[in-house]
Amino acid sequence: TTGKPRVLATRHFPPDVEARLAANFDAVLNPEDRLYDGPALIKAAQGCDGIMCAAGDPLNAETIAGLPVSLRIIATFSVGYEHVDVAAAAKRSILVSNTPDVLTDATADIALLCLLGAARRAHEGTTMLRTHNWVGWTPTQLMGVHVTGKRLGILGMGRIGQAVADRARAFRMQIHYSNRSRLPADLEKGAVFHANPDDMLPHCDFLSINAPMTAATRKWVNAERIAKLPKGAIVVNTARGGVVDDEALIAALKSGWLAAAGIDVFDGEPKIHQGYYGIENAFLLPHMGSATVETRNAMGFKALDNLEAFLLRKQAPPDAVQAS
Ligand code: 8YV
Repeated sequence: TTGKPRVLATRHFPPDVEARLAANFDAVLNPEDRLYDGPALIKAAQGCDGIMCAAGDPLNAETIAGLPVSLRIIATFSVGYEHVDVAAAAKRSILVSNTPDVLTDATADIALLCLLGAARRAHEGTTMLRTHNWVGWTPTQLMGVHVTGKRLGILGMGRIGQAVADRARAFRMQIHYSNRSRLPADLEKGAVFHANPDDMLPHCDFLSINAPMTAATRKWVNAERIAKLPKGAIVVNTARGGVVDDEALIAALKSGWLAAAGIDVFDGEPKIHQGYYGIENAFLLPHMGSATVETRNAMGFKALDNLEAFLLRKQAPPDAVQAS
């Protein structure tokens, strides 16, 4: 052995990230870049002091119960950490850290891409062109929904929600938001706060979901709440698919109650609800919010900052999270 702490990487991370991991730790890499199920993850983690994982990895209570006694820290390469049972980890004195801040801009950029892509019918346009069905411009071709000056409701005004608002202000959108607590004026920047998120819905020409996945947000966007949106509204989701009831969203897109949706995240991804394949007014991306070279490197380095602080320097991981 190298004498260095041993860290399991559950995924194949960007090369510079894996290089630093291998330089500072006895790194156990996942050679096939295949998702571990619980038992395989437990097996791979034997003898490890830390785990560097990603969203979707099954670090539930059952897996955590099976981790070796040597295991002291789980650093997830993601800001969302609903895949880690933080309470179960705490019971075993295993620390959990995430990667806030570094992916805020990339994710907010994708939210605007989804908003614009949905409003301006980007999927239908690219499909028409690439299938050789563009036979000429007409005055009524692919008319979408105007974005500039419209009202945008943001569900979850944390770091990413605020970055979405900043971008939307350049489109002169009027920002409404709902959040656990009201922001101070310098961060609110004139946005309208709704203490009850239900009260925000009638004001949303666009609804952007930027809230974490919790028991309280599970399927929060359901049929009843979609009915409270103005007819012709557009739903954007770059947070977690589980916040939306897919059946209800697809039904509203089919009926035309919603003009469109722009979606980067899906419940049960990558196996998405089959209904999405049958509708054209959904602009769909395969969970690309943080997928830039710069951001993925920064996420990896941040996960490593936490592992190194704790395992090499016996310091508190700077981005430790608590059970919510
Ligand atoms: C990642 C994410 O693509 O950070 C998150 O919560 O969902 C994305 O940035 C992915 O989940 C990495 O683990």
